Amino acid sequence: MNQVSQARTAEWWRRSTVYQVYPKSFRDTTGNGTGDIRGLTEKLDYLQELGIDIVWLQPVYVSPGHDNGYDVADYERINPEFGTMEDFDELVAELHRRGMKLMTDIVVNHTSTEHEWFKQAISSRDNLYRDYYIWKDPAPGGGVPNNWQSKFGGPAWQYDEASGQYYLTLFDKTQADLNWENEQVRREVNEMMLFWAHKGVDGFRMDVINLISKDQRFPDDDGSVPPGDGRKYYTDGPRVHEYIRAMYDEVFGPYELVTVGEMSSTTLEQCIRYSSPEQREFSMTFNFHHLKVDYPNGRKWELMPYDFEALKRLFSEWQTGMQEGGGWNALFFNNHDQPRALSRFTDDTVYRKESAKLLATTLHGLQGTPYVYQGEEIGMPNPRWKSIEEFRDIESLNMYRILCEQGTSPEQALAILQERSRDNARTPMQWENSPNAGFTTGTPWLKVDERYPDINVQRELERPDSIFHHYRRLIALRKAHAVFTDGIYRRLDEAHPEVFAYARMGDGEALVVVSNFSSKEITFRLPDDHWTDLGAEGKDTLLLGNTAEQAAFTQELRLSPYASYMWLISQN
Ligand code: ISL
Repeated sequence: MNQVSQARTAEWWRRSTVYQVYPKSFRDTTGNGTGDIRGLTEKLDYLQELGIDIVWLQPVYVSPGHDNGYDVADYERINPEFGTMEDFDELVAELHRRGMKLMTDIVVNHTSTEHEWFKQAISSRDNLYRDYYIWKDPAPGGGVPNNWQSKFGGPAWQYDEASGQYYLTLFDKTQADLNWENEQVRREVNEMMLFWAHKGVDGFRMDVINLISKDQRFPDDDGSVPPGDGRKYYTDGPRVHEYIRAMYDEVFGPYELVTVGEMSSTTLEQCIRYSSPEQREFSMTFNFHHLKVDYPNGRKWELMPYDFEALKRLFSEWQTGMQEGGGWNALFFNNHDQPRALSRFTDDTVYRKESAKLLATTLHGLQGTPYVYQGEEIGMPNPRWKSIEEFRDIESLNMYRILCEQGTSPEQALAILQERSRDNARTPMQWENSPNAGFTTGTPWLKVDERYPDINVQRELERPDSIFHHYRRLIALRKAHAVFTDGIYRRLDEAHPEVFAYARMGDGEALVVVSNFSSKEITFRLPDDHWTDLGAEGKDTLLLGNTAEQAAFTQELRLSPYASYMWLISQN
């Protein structure tokens, strides 16, 4: 390893694991049916036992809640639904007392239309805040200024009768895009981030941050690049790196914050730029390419079985590409916007336990900083609701209506939501086998999954071979062995239809991960060249497995359904 990459892997957050908390569904201490900040503070010992270093807390700011807090109406006040600023301060203190860190969510591509800035902006064309947002006259023949589409369905423009102009909303119509061309907007955002840094926050997760710089010509999308909804004119836009560098220079750098940028529809080249230390932008990036392998031609609201080879290819490209380019990946299979990977890529019934461990082992052996989304560590599945009445998510409800309007039958639209809805990930956290899984004493805002008597934290903690303890071991292994951070990625499976196998080549040692993503019992033979390079004669140690059958590392491996193993091969 050269000096630059040594310095790189020395940063503490490269050996850390992040736990993502969706506070609305985590733990309710007041009985009002929605989770709160104190509920998180109450559970910090649990997260510490898991080995978590950083907690990512999703938006708890004042908000009308149309998009569960991603529609911020006041960036510097806590939504009373989640508690008070004192509760927040207590959370920070309790985390720090345990040696843990806090990452908060910064949502600045847009604000809620209930934000004071927007209220001012819409009040008159001459208002000082008008230019905080993006206003356009109707197209010459009337109607929307261009053909850009909202990510939640329908046109990306909302008409304001009073001024006769449209404002841009890339998400819900109550989320108005900020005008980052306006220097005053950039200054306000930096000041707001400094406010939280002064409160002791250790880092930020930046919501859809690669969308903030729009092509100022606002052209129509000619549809030549799917999905043709306008995204090519605002994704990784013209001034985005300039804007982020300024945040780094004024906020992230001076306060030594750990930052992760959420990058929508981005590219590897862009993410190398966003996350290389020399660029002084972010610590790491999320991308979503590996979570679109079941979208036919990129269309989220159509179903198809997932493309396993594409999943492996994408992981491999990003592992190698980010490694060679000096970037850093945020590793994840789950978040609050994605259906549960357990239900999506594996078997959440008969082989639920094996599957959950397989996904964990496969992900945590990669290079990057792993993120565990609440409930993943106990194997929570999609709820498979039978009625549209159960759903709450604004995107799901919009799309259900649009699908039905377009002629999809209600049954089929429901079947699509069962697979694709963001609510799949948002069901309340299952703590114990008591009413509402111990999430609330009241009526939960979103239905608790019926399987909670079998799937809950209490049960997981009691059983030494549980999914929870598997995660705990994985998180500890990352800290114990440098090869997790430094090892050079090499794919080993050569397009095998059932197996994902890779190695991380380190100094005199190699980490090997082999996973059978099928319900079949199979034999997998490592290709000769890989077998030789890995040090056929080396001493192997089984670090972790999810079945007892194949403890030794041999060239030919017998893999039971959803078996997954991680070995450390010492080559000396
Ligand atoms: O376009 C996507 C991926 O390429 C989407 O997944 C997109 O990144 C995602 O919808 C953005 O999500 C974030 O911003 C939204 C909010 O609703 C989500 O909960 C948040 O994670 C708007 O703030």
